Amino acid sequence: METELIRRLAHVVGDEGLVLDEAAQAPYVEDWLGKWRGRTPVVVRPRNTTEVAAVMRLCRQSGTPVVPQGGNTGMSGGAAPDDSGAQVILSLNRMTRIREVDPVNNTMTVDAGVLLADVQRAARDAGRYFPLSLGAEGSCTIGGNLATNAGGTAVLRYGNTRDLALGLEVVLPDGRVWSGLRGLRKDNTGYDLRGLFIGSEGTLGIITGAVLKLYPAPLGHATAWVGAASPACIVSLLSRLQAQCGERLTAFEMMSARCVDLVRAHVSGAVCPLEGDHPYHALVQLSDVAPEGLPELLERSLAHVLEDGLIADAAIAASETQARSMWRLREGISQAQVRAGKAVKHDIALPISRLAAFIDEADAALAAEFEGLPIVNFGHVGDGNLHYNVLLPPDVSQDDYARLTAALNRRVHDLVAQRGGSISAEHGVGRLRRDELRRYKSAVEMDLMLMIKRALDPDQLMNPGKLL
Ligand code: FAD
Ligand code: 2HG
Ligand code: ZN
Repeated sequence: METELIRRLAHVVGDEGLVLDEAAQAPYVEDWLGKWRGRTPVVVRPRNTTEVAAVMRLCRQSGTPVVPQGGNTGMSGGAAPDDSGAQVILSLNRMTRIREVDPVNNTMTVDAGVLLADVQRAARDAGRYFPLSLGAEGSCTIGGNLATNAGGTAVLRYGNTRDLALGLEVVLPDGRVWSGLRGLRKDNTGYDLRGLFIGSEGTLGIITGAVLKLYPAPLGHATAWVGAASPACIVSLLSRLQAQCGERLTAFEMMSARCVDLVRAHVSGAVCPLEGDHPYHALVQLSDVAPEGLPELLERSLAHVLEDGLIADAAIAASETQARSMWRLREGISQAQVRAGKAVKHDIALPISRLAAFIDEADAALAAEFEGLPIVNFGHVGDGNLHYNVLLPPDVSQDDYARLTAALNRRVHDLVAQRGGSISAEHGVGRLRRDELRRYKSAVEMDLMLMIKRALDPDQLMNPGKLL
């Protein structure tokens, strides 16, 4: 049966569209964090939507489960197959066409397999700007961004991926194609199907194309690195900068001193722009299409908060090189964690007004109950999103890893739920938080999601074991 399916798949995508060799499958069957490694009979790489539809029809006829995959950079194990060896990986990495750029409508229509960095580049080439930005942008795909509703560092000003897509093209589990590639900013013709597939993590269909929103390109930035005594100071700084700079404040990232130390220890060339010890740091960026006066505005605003004692120190980037070096320090945190050990990841969202109290309480609880395990706390504070991770030593046994993960999740996520937060802010639920979801979603919410899943994927073939 399996051989017959592979023969038929080869007929659709050609031999070069199949990855059968175990060594060549390695980058597809293990996730970026090295946490999940599975097996697959075949990686299928269609070239266009028609081929995706044909692949889905064959998989449905043979009852074969399908794991959609973009750049495989996801942090929740959503794109890795399980170890049954029965799940086919459908990779979008040959669907890399920029289909159309419409600078007047400020939209771009793309294949789902286009790398995020290539989307950004195509927007730039057309004199426009696509704002989604994250550390994995050189290797993640726009389809993966849509499927996880990725966030990143520009959400404060431009919103999540959901806010950046006007239309989608989706191949359904039965092989039919929903062509929803509309470049409309107003369209009240029924249920929001686009919204349904965004963030569905490959459990409802394969996103094959999208109409993305473009913006006027900011023509200048001003970037600063700030040192402060506590998360409360950083949150107050955010409010002050929002009041003084308005929408010109386009990024506001926070990280604890431990994050900075970790990157300096594990990522070559990383330097902290500030001297002295600061328990917390922030990376702040102003941008504008009319950039005149941006550095002065940033300097003036930071001078005020320095005088008030809200922050301890600040350095404004004097060149693009210095600004890039600040961003490298921030973006290096994920890589540094991988090199330092095994992280128990928490990707949480809270009302910004409750962030500082949450951190104080969670820090105290973990110090008392988990013998001072190092906390790697950083995130997109401007969006109320923390990566409140806990580092375990690289040689931790599998049993201890599992036990500590369960205990830490319970403690941290219960605190988040008590404060009206979310246990998955931007990385998605995937396999990592599937069981947690059941604890924190109401019965009605779970039921609604399961009804949608059953209606669209009655044979339960789309990314089984993920999200639901
Ligand atoms: P994959 O990992 O391949 O897939 C992710 C999920 O989407 C899986 O469930 C998969 O089945 C599904 N999927 C993929 N493509 C499709 C498709 N075409 N149709 C249907 N389902 C599909 N995330 C943030 O939100 N913010 C960050 O700041 C951020 N920073 C990161 C930094 C680093 C260094 C890394 C490694 C990751 C980071 N991430 C971040 C995680 C983030 O989710 C991914 O980088 C990205 O959004 C996933 O895209 P991908 O193409 O790699 O998707
Ligand atoms: C980031 O903000 C990413 O850098 C990754 O979302 C977070 O490594 C993490 O936990
Ligand atoms: Zn993040």
